[in-house]
Amino acid sequence: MAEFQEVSKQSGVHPKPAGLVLQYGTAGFRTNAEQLGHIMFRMGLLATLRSKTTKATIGVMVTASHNPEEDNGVKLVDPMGEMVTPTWEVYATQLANAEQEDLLAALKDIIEKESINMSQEANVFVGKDTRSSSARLSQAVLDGVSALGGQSKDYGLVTTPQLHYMVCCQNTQGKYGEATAEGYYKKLCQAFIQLSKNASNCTDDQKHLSVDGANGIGALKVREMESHLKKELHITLFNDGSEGKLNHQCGADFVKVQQKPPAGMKINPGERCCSYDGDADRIVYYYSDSEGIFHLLDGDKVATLISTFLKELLTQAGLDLKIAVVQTAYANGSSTNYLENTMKVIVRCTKTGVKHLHHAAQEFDIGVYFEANGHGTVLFSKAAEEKVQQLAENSSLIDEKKRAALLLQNTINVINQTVGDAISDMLLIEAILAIKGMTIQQWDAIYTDLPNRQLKVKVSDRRVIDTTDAERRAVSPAGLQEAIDSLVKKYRQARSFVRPSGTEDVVRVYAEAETQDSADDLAHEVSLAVY
Ligand code: NG1
Ligand code: ZN
Repeated sequence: MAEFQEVSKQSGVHPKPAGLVLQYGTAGFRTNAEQLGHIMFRMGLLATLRSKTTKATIGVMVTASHNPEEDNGVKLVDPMGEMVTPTWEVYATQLANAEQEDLLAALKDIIEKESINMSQEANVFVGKDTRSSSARLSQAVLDGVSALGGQSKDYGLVTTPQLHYMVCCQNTQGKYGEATAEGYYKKLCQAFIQLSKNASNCTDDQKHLSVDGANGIGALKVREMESHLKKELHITLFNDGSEGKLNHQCGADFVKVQQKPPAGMKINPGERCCSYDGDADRIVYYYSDSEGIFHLLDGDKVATLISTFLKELLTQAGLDLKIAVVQTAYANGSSTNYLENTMKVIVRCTKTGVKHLHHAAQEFDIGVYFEANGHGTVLFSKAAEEKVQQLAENSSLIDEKKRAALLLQNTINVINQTVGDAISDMLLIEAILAIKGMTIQQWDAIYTDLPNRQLKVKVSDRRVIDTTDAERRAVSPAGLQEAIDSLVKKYRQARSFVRPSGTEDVVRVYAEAETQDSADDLAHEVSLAVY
């Protein structure tokens, strides 16, 4: 067939280095940008097949998120804007690792297994981050799509969540919104402005926020959005990409892991600040107190703020909807304790990786999911959205109920439900703080984090570590879990676990305990047990 000839011809332009093996991991493919040309071309092919079989538009995002500038990566986006389904992750790995001469056979194998009708049309949306390698690599994706006769739309520079949003809008015929950057800003900002109207006595000072754009795409996009905010939020942007290097000493991952402010940002005591990561799907908040001490408000604090707000609105609206918070093993023990015992909401723990959290959150009327690193969003079931809508439209309601229903409706609209979104999360958090008249210090004081430490350990083969119980316990190698258990016993309020990273060639160690010294010592001792 003509298209296979074209694939053969084009694949020669994007040859695979012989012997190179890469895995579609928790965040797609991610490695040094020099090794990714063939991967991108092949993901263009795969997205085209996925589009044919789902009869829907598929997304391909070129980014390596919080990794260094030299790296790049690629993720596929399924029709509703969610991560690609696990069977296709396996196909992605197979296609990526087929040697040059076996590529057509690997492609035909997928077509056969999925009984794909090759005459079905295909549509692929492509987006990229600001890395210097992204232009060349996204062109390779576009080449892959056209080699198989698919149609593509190149969104150019977009955040990861913006691309997820576009795919969802396209496949719901505009019901979720308009599949353009302008449509995205309008929907989110209108909802934000409506929410802000409920913030009485909010001073100009309280409307101020300092944003660290990680020298990446989020910085560009927040600038684009600003005019839509109608001065309801005053943003001072740092690390906007004009000078510094992407993710270098800045961004959400740096701030969370180092537990210190980013370079290049001026922080006045008590001022609200936040950091995005390199593709703007994560956000963390922080401030510095009058003594200059740094305070981090991570994904767990965000989940607590949002779920408290939603629970209060549900009570005021008289809506009986089941709300849950989904976390991973990295969630601070204090947050889990507060959510379960004080807030009395359901808490679920899943394996690391957004798709696991997203999936668990879908089981509830309202599922708030956040990784401690700041990646997360809120999912509303169709039934929940309908109930809120009905209530908001019911004119015979008394004031308090009506207000709560309208707040819920605008909350739904400000949230990007397809995936964690730094910009959307930021607008929601800002609106909640304004409505509740809460300072960042008051938000921080909801509960006190247990001191914690995360370390990376290089080992010869990280796959020898196998885990269970949402990665909280190691089942192999033999004796490791027992060693961790006996170390944990030495400290008060302590917890520790290890797991192989899905995005880096390291084993991650996490420890928390009553004091920072104990958490540091425990993390160090557990690292030694991993060797
Ligand atoms: P790995 O490398 O598997 O730990 C990291 C993050 C995840 C998630 C992915 C995808 C931690 C501890 N892990 O995964 O939460 O964000 O990257 O980007 O932060
Ligand atoms: Zn990211």
